[in-house]
Formats: sequence, C-alpha cells, structure tokens
Amino acid sequence: MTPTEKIWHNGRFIGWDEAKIHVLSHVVSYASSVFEGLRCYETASGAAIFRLRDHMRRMVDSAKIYRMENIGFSLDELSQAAVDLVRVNRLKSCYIRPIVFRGYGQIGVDARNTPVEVYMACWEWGKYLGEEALANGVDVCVSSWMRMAPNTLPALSKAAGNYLNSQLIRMEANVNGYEEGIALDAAGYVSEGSGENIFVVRDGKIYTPPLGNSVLPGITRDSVMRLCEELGIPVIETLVPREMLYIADEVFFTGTAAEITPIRSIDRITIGEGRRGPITEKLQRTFFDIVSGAVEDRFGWLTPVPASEPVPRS
Ligand code: PPE
Repeated sequence: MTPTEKIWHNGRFIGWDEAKIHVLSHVVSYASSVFEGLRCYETASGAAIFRLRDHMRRMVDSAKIYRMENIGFSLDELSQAAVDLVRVNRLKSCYIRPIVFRGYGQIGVDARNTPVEVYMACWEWGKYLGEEALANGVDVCVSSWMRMAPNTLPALSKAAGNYLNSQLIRMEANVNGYEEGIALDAAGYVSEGSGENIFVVRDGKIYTPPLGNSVLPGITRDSVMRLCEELGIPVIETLVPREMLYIADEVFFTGTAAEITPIRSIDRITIGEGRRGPITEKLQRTFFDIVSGAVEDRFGWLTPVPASEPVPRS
C-alpha cells in the first residue's frame, strides 16, 4: 500500500501518519467497527466515485445494526467527505476505505459509552485477485469454513468481525494454492466468497444466493443484477446447492475490489470451458464501459470528483 497525503477524521483532514488510535480502543479488543470499500475510477472527465451514496448508506445501516445510532455525520456529509478526500490527495483512481469504530474510553463488552470515530482513507489499489484474473479467471475452492449462521453475526452489516471468518476462508484457500474460497452457509448452501458475492450461470440464466444465505448485500451484486435486467438476462435469487457450482456453464465473483471476476475452476473441477464465459464477458464489458465513462452513466452511478484542490476543512 502506497501512503497518500491525507486521511479524513471526524470532519477534518490529518496526515497519513497521524491516523493512530490507542491500543485500548474498544475496537481493538472487541472488533467493534463497520466499514466500506469504494472504488474511484478514472474517466475522460476526471475521477468519479462508483455508487458513493449507496456505500455510505450501507455503512450507516451497518452501524445501526450495532447500535451506533448516530455516527455524527449525515449521508450527504459522508459522501462529500469522500469526494474531498480524493480531491485533496489528487488521485485519478483509488480505493476508498471509510471506517466507523468504537474508540477509547470504556473497556468491557457493553460498548454504548465509547466514543464513535469516523475515518476515511484512500490509496491506489490494483486488481484484487491478480492482474490476469479478470481475463482468465481464478481457481478457487469450497472452504472448509462456513459463513456465519443467521442470528450469530449479522451478514448484512459490513462489520470487521465478519472478516475474521473471511480471513480463515481466504488464508486456507491461499495456503492450498487457490486464489479464493467460497463459503457455504450454516445449512450447507452456497453463500459467498471471503470478499465477493457469487453468481452461477446455466443455460442462459443466472442464479445467486438471496440475502438470507448470510451474504453481504453487495453493491456490485446489485449493479450486476440491474445490468442483467437491462440486457434481458434472467437473474434468480435462490438457494444454490454446492454441486450446482460444478455443473455451471460459468461462475463469477462480484465485489468492489474484485469487480467482476470469472471463476475457471472450483475444487479443481473445470467450470464450463475453463475460461471466462460469454455472459461474464458481456457483463464485464457493460460494467467497465460505465465506470470508465466510455458510455453515458445511465444509472447515475458515478459521482464526479472536481479536479481542483479545496481548502481542507478544519
Ligand atoms: N461479500 C463480502 C464478504 C465482501 O467483503 C464484499 C466486498 C462483497 C461481498 C461485495 O460487496 P460490494 O463491494 O459492495 O460489491 N469486499 C470488500 C473488501 C475487500 C477487502 O479485502 O478488504 C471490497 O470488495 O471492497
């Protein structure tokens, strides 16, 4: 990770190296944080953040689930902060990471009296599953770890604690020579990757697990579903049994970091032709045409970042 100049903290800009917290902050012991990941794309008319307000809304929702009712900033303020952040750091394209967490002040599990802190950082981040992944696809496995059972850790909240489970899935996969792992849910149905939603193509129709299967309500997932609607490709949200993965024509991941990544094998079983399939490719093309500004932003998904540097607010 290459440091950038500024990080946004509770409404002000601070230097990258000043963004430090006390070791006894609540979040360190108890993982009491929720966060987001957004991409800012380079377009011919400048930098543009993808689905900014939708990400901020999910972060506020994630916080509310953990009784962080008032994080101190409105959706508009959080969205504006992200735009200002990219602008002060003078980046053309980047990944943006807003984090809301319980800070320093009270120790013990009951978190209600700890101050809530909001930070936002950005940096340049390349391809998530390797440079080749978008064109050639990745080799993945079904994880021996399952996703959180309902009523244990809420999957609709993008909370740090959920990523302990993700770490187990991802590290196991990587140690065993796979790029990523797919987790099943507590009932044994397909859930999602450690950091991606999953889609299965068979006979021209697309299947994806519904939100009840312990998945994050992905913004890229939603975007792909809307593109499918426009392209006339049926998407069915339904339980996906594990073996449906093996007999699929195409399988792909979606996520802010992973974008739309084809999967070419699962548990060393070749998926379809063993390379990016035609539907995956069509969706990638449609998606990248929008985020790169090559075609009109007909869904209103991009928020432009003005080029000039503003006076940092204090
Ligand atoms: N499921 C999980 C568990 C997940 O972490 C992500 C995003 C998604 C689905 C897709 O959601 P969306 O980005 O809204 O389409 N994972 C983020 C974190 C990656 C990381 O390693 O950190 C991301 O892609 O930004």
